Amino acid sequence: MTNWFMSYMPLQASAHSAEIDHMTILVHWLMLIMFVGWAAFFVFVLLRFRKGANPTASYAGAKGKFAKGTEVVVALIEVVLLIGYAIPAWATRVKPMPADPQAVIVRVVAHQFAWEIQYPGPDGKFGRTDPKLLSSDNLLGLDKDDPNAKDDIVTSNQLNLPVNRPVLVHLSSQDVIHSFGLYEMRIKQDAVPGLDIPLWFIPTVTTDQMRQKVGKPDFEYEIACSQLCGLGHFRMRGFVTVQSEADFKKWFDDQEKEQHPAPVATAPPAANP
Ligand SMILES: [Cu+2]
Repeated sequence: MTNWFMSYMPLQASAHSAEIDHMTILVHWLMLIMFVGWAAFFVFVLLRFRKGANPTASYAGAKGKFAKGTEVVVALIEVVLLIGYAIPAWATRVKPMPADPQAVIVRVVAHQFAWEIQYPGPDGKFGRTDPKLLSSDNLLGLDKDDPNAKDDIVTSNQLNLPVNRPVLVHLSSQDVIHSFGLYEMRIKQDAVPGLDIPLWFIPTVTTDQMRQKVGKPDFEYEIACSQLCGLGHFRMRGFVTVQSEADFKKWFDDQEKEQHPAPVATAPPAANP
C-alpha cells in the first residue's frame, strides 16, 4: 500500500520529506482501518437492532463493551501517532535551523497575486522595505537608498536555491493571508501580514535531476499559494529552481551584474592643449 500511496504523492525533494510521508501513511492506515471497522459496525447495528427483531424499543441502550473498547484503542493509536511522530516532526521544523554559515537566507513576501523574493547579497543584510515605497516597478517596496539594499537581489516568482544546503526562508505578506506551499519539499506555511515567520528545509534533488525522474523536460518545482487569497489566487504561482552549487553561484553573480551594474567609469576630462 505504501508504494501505491506514494504513487499519488509529489516526489520527495527535501531532507525531511520521507519523515512527513511516513507519518502521513500511518495516519491513512489508521483512517482506512477505522473506515472499514466503523462501516462494518454500522451494518451490524442495522441488522442487530432491526424492527423485526425488536418490536418494542429498549431505552436502556446496548450493554456490550466492544464499542467502548474500540474507542479506547483508536484513541491510544492517535496518541501514539501524535507523540511518536507528529510532535517530533513539528519540533524539528520549528527548532532554529542547524547553525551553518553556508546556509542560504532569503525573504519571501507574498502579495495579491505573486511572490517577491529578496536575497541579502554579499553583505548578508537585507535592505529595508517600506509599504510606502510599493509601486509597479518596486513590488517589494525596497528602499534603494538604504546601504544594505545596494547589493540585494530581488526577483518575482522565481526562487533559486543550491542543492543540499539548508535554506532559511523569512516569510511574510503585504496584504492578506497567503500560504507558501512547496509540495515536493513537504513545506507549507501561512504567510501572515505583520509577521516574519521563519521556516527551513534542505532541498536534496536539483530541478534537472527531478526532470529526469519524472520524465518531463519542462518540470519545475512550484510555489503554490495554498490559501484562497482573492480572485487571482489561481494564478499565484512561483517557481523554485534547485541548482548545483556552481550553477547557483553563476545565477547569483549574473543577477548581481544585471541588477547592480558597476557605475560606468567616466573618462577624465581632456586636458586643454
Ligand atoms: Cu495567495
